[in-house]
Amino acid sequence: RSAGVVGAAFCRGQSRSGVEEGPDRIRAAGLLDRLQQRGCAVKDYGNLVFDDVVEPSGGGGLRSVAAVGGANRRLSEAMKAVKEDGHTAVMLGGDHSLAIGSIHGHAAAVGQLSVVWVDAHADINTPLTTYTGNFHGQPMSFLLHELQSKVPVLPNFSWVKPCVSAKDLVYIGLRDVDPAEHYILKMLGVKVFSISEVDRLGIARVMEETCDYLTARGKKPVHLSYDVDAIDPSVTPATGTPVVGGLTYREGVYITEHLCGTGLLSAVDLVEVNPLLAKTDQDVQSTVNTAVDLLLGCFGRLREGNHPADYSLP
Ligand code: DIR
Ligand code: MN
Ligand code: MN
Ligand code: MN
Repeated sequence: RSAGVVGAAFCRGQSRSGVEEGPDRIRAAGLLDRLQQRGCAVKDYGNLVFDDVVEPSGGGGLRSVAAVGGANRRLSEAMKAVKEDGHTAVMLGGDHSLAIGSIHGHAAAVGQLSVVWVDAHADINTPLTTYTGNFHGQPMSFLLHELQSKVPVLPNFSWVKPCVSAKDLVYIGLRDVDPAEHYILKMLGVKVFSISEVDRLGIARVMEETCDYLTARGKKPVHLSYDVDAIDPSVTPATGTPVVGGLTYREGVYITEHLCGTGLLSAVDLVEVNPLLAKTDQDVQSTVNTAVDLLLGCFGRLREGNHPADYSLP
């Protein structure tokens, strides 16, 4: 197994600057070295270069439409290339609007996907239901076949083709869902393990049920889209829209260990790390180090310990 890492230093899917520093901060915390030490081959594709975009006037209250569309187009091509090179893809954000390009490119390379979306938020507003105008609250609406008729064509978005079915999507950790989003989730019958279900069932049962649900109709490659705000802000405070009462560090890492253990994990997004939004350097370190641990969990690190397959006692 090898990791192909793409940095997407992009912040215009939301309004707070700093989230574009996520990729370099996660690298600086030693992600690539630590993957390699674990015996995982790594190819770093670097940070994508995004074109400067002039926004059309009258964007209808939507923030940075053309920039978001353009950046995601580039990211989609990059993710497709990483998958065609044979790697497990890692997309370091940047804000969560980048899931549009990440999942689109992944699906373009491998076909039908299962998506596991770990987040405090559902990110399934449409451009017509959003009241913030932020695209990081909307990415799933562009990706679901079932919502195609509800999503208008926007500047620089005509390349986006829906590629995920509602029955192939599972949410974990939700605790801040807008009314329109809640309506959409119920209307489409999307499988949701809100933070209440994590409380009720425990994370082990949530993950068993997640995998049983997704594999019931055949084993498809899994795309894990991990918003660091899924974790409790006491652990990951350096993020744009923290919500109290989140996943513990242990629950958060367990999700990655379990998905890695299925052998189906094909791509991972790690998004919304914003090093400029923390009161102390320790808050930044805690957030970034947690992000690294989540990614190591995706590549086989076990808290019980690991040893190389060819290990022999001296
Ligand atoms: C809100 C917040 N539902 C929105 N979403 C966030 O902007 O649509 N997503 N923070 O990450
Ligand atoms: Mn979120
Ligand atoms: Mn399972
Ligand atoms: Mn999100």
